[in-house]
Amino acid sequence: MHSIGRLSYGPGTGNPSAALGAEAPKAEDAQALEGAGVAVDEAGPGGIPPMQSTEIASLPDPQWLADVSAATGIPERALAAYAGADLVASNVYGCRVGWNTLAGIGYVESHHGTLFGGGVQPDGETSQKIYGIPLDGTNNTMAIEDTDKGRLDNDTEWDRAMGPLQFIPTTWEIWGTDGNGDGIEDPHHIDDAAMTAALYLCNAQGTLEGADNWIPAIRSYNNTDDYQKQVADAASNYARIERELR
Ligand SMILES: [Ca+2]
Ligand SMILES: [Ca+2]
Repeated sequence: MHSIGRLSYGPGTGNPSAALGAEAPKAEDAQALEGAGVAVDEAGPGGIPPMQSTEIASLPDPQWLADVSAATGIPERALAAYAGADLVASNVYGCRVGWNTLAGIGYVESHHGTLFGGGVQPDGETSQKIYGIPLDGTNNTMAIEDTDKGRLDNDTEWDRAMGPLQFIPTTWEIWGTDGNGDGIEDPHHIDDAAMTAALYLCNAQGTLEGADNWIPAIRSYNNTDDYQKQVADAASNYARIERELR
């Protein structure tokens, strides 16, 4: 069993001895994730119990966040969301996503919310809203005609991916989760986006442990070889840097 052991829940919010640390698979040979074989309940939009109000970014150990942020270059506020979402997924839902998996996705999707010169603010909102290109069938996109009347993605003709983790409106409608405890599901808030991504990834296979589970989960997010490899490369690199700090 792999254990980092430096991240822990705050008082009374969970199992303080539960370790975080699903490792990313190696990009080239898709080597299995390390970690315990944690049994999980069947997950799904109807199967996941409602989350208790939790500020996920407050869960990781501050010193770990400072050290890993400095070493990896992941902005600390984004890292807090990734690590916090992983702690909740692991400890509440029994599904180890890995902070580094979420960080890998965050890097590939939006460079952790820093695309277009913005960034994640201390309150967790991106400084400017991030929208992908219209999903109109051009530029290698799948055509998705507007489903949300522009309410979420600000586009009444087509749908667009939104926020630092680039959810499309139809996915957000089903999976959008409040990660910062303000009662609002906001795709532009890093805590909400990270918690939603964790639960969405967990639903694909029930766990991300083992390459047989990790790869289909990532492909459920974006089903291309190139995407999966980019996320695996980034996630593996982050995990390696973190290991070297110990
Ligand atoms: Ca739309
Ligand atoms: Ca929220």
